[in-house]
Order: sequence, then C-alpha cells, then structure tokens
Amino acid sequence: MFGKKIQVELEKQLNRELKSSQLYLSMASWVEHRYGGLDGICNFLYDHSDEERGHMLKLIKYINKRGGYVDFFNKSKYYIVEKISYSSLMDLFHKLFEHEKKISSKINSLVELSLQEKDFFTYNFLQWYVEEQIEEESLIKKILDKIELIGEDKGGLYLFNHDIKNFYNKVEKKTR
Ligand code: OFO
Repeated sequence: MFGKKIQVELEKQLNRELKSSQLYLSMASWVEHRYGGLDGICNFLYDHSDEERGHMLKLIKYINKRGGYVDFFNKSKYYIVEKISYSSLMDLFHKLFEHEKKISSKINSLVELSLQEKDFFTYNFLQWYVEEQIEEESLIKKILDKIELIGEDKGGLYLFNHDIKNFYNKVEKKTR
C-alpha cells in the first residue's frame, strides 16, 4: 500500500500519458491529412501514440499492484486532448518538443515527491520514466532540428521522410 499523495500524483501522470497518446494521435492524423505522402513521419507519430499508451498502462498496473485503484468510471478525472492547431510541420514538432519538456519536469517533480515521502518503491519505479524522458526529449529535438533546417522544402521533406522510416526500422529491429 502506498500514500494517498503519491497515488494522486501518479494518477495525474497517468492522465498526462493518456493525453500524450491522444496528442500524438491527433498530430499523426493532421500530418496524414495535410502531407499524405509523408508516411514515415505519419507512422512515427501513430506508433508513438501507442508508446504513450504503454506508458499509461505501466502506471495503471503499478498503482493497482501497490493497492491503489485506477477507476476509469470516474470520468471527470480523465480527459481528452485539448484543441491545438499547427501552422506547419515545424510548428507541430515545436509544440511536441515543448510538450515533452513539460512531461519531463512533471516526472522530476514526481521523483522529488517519492523521496520526500520516503517511498523508495515508487522512486525505483520512476527511474524507467526518467530514462524514457531523456530519450524522448532528445529524439524530438533531433527531429525538430532537422525540420528547422529543411523548412517547407519539398525535396528535403521527402528525404527526411525516408530518413525517419529507416531510423525507425533500425530501432524496431534492435528492440525486437
Ligand atoms: Fe510518456 O513520454 Fe512522451 O510524453
């Protein structure tokens, strides 16, 4: 069993992961609609939406394992993605990078709270999220840097789309 304070904060994080999953999904749909040919970028965003759902699942299982209960019928606690619009691919990745930085700072606060509460199980559990955020921030930053270089140049976007497909295939092979 763990403390109420930690449970409440972990539930908030679970919501953020759910929101992240929906954010990536909404972005994938926007890219597919606006830049149909950029299937590499699109699939990257669709796949990442599933990853975020995985982050949420991990939290649900942990909360329940520690004697808490994630009650999905308490609708007011779970939200869907806020309306957000993009003017370009660059703008989209800019907003995504800001989002990931916000998530990182929330994870840091959770780690801090777990230490204050002397909940070392949760501290240990959160290390996975710390590692994950380092990866996510750097991945999205790399993509953003490339897109900033390319701008709206069609040839550049075409090549980048290929690039992201190859990069992703390699990552998938490594994690299989
Ligand atoms: Fe769950 O890591 Fe991104 O948001």
